[in-house]
Amino acid sequence: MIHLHYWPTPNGHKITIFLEEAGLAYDVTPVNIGRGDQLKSAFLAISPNNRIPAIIDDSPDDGGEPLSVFESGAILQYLAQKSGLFLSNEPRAKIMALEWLYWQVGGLGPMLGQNQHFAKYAPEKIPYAIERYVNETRRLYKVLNTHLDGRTFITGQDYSIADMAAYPWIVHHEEHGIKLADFPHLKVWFETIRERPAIQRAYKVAEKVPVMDPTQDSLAHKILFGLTQ
Ligand SMILES: N[C@@H](CCC(=O)N[C@@H](CS)C(=O)NCC(=O)O)C(=O)O
Repeated sequence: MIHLHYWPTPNGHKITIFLEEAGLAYDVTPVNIGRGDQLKSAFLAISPNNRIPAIIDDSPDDGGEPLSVFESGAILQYLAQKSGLFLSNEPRAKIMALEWLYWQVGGLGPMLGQNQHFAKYAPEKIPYAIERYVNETRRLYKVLNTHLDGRTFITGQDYSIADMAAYPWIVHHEEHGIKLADFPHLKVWFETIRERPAIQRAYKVAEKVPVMDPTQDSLAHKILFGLTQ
């Protein structure tokens, strides 16, 4: 059984998507990041960077003690390895999936996060910062759009953990100031993935957890963006 420590954000959705796609048994422990659950010692013991998601696998393949994993990219890679699903063993397809997985966790996610931060959550509007991250967002959308020309999924024909990592971020394209029609290959990819039953099931998990909008909830804003950490 996989125990998922989760909050309904793009990084959280990546893991429910994998678990639903793979049909692995799992349960969910909500980590309310708007109320500081990510700073509690029990959570820090499995996720020392105080960020969701994290998992505990209580039956790891080596037969040993329960194993915890933090960082969404590492979790996706771990689950793919454990299940033998969504990460090819063929070396070229495998490295392409990993390139785009690392591109997502090192680039797409952080830059889109900064875009949202300066456009939506920062107490002052700083035109330089807004413009920088909007431009970077457009650049990253263009990079993925170009890569998807002639490919159904990121590695070609096969849906992989690279797609699962990128998709939940692209869900928020309107908030990023992006019209998907400007990125036609990405639009087709996005619409193809959106139709998958496991995607819909994964987003249903999110409905069971209350959403907190830091623009409306000052405590969540303080915890997430204040100096309390
Ligand atoms: N690189 C990390 C990023 C995780 C991350 O940023 N998680 C956010 C939610 S999407 C979080 O836990 N934020 C809590 C906080 O900022 O205190 C990953 O890919 O897992």
